Amino acid sequence: MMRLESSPEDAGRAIAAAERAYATWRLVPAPKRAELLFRAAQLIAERKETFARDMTREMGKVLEETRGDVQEAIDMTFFMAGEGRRLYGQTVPSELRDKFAMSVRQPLGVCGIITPWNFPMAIPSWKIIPALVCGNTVVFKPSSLTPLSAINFVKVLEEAGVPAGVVNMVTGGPEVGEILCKHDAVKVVSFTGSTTVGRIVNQNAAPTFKKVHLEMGGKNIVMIMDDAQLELAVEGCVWGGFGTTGQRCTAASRVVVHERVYDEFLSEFSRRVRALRVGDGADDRVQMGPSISESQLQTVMKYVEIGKEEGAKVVVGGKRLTGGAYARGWFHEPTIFAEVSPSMRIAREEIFGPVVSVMRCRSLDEAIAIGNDVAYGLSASIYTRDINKAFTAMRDLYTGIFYVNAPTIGAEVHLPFGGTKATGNGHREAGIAALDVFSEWKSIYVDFSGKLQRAQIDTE
Ligand code: UN1
Repeated sequence: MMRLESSPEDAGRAIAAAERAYATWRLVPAPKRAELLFRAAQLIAERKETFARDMTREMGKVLEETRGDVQEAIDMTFFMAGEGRRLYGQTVPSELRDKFAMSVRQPLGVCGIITPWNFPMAIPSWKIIPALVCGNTVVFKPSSLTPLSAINFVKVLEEAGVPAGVVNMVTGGPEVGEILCKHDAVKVVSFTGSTTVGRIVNQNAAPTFKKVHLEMGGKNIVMIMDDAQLELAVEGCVWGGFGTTGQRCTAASRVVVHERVYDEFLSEFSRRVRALRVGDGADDRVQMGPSISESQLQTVMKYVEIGKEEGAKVVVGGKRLTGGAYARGWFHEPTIFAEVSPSMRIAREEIFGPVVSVMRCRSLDEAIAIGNDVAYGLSASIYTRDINKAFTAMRDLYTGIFYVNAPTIGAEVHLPFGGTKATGNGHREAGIAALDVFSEWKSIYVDFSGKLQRAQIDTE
């Protein structure tokens, strides 16, 4: 029988290959490593349409969005390849005469990269490319649901000239992931996925003191003030809540609206969401695809029931879509719950589906309090025309990402990405912050006095 998943032995072999390749890859000058990455970025750009179509076929999001996913991988690869000529450290004056002091970034070794299915090329690029430019080698385990996009990405790296053993891909579930987390030779684990699995990753990696970068759940809020430009806010909530079928960790799954504009907002938001065209992501007219899998759809349906039991009101959707073309996928109506209270589970737990909970507030302070009162801290946004409110919210929302007059999704690759509380563990990917995950500092002192110079603290 043909094996579809890597065995534990395969994972062990991949780690060994990465370990061997590290011995030479770390010594390739960073600008040279970067040349290969620039070439890879170019190749992905040339194949963007094919890769996007493959991705829509394998995970269902609409073509416009899979093109965006591939574009994000292109952008990240170009951006990080540029780091090959920077990777800045510091040079500082020494306390002593004839002594030179500086810091450099050094690679760590083999990196275990574990990625989800919702951004099948973008998220692997956020992790693999900075790992490589810093001089590490990689064992990459993509989600079992999106292996084709992962293979497309890895093949491009190979074709661009990244040497054998530098990037190794394995498939499979928790069994294989566990090996990456526990193996002595793996020095960094970078994981994006659920908070539940992130906790397991962290526990498995703790005994060997690995550096662990976790990017987990979200319950992101859009706050709409009574002075907001309402049409803009409605448009932002439609895109932020239902883009990628709500399957983004940055999804705008909570909306809190000032009571003075609540009814107006809700009626316009409902009208727009009712009109969303749901279906096959490969069809250009379709705006929202299916859930990724049967179990994800079950989760969505379970939360719709929970919301109803809690007393929230379904104002749009609420049902699975069946029959006709819908019989061939895991489709659910885009769903809005109104009259949600902040203590309900649908307002606190990540659903990862096309369900948005709308709440009411009386002031900015109350909106901020609701915004912060969840376990997660990835992204938040405010719609207002009052600059004082915008800056207050910007300061007081304890999240890793904040937007003004824009929804909670749409992060750019050259700023840090990540969140606080149960969303992350203090690290960031993307931007130059990613370099701190995939390198560590070495401080270097060069004494050119020809004699023993004791450090200042040792001479007093
Ligand atoms: C994710 O949902 O896991 O900011 C990543 C965004 C995208 C990335 C989302 N650039 O919405």
